[in-house]
Amino acid sequence: MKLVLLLSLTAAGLATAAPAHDFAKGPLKIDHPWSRATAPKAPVGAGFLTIQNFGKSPDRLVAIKSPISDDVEIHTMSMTGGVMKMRELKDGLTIAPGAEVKLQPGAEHIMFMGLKGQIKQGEDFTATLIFERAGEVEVTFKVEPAGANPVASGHAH
Ligand SMILES: [Cu+2]
Repeated sequence: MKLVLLLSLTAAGLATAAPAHDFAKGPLKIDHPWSRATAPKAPVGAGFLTIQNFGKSPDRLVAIKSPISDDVEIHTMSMTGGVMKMRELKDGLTIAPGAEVKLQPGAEHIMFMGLKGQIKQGEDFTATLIFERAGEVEVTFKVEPAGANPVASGHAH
């Protein structure tokens, strides 16, 4: 419990200062949320981050909100007949006790649907992650160049 408290305090203290880029809520730690710059009229953008659960109960990322887009979905990718396909995880994403879940190109990721404007490199934006148990956590996404980590080439909407 003491560790959890320390993590929360650290995250709160650094929220404005920046160098370490992680966030905490209850037993959850959210590390390095990042996104990629989009083309000017792109309808969607992607988000990636790592969630660790230091608690004794599973938690679930059930929804995400962000001022940059109308809607935000949690997607997964899988091979179907030799083709990478993505689909929405309608029940959210479970983080088991002690687990670390990485949302990354080519795997589970966050999808900002109906972008209100271009995502630009260097222009960080916020989003609120909503967990079933831990509640809401506001995080900041760092925006990397368009080609950053180009694993997710099957990303056609
Ligand atoms: Cu997607």
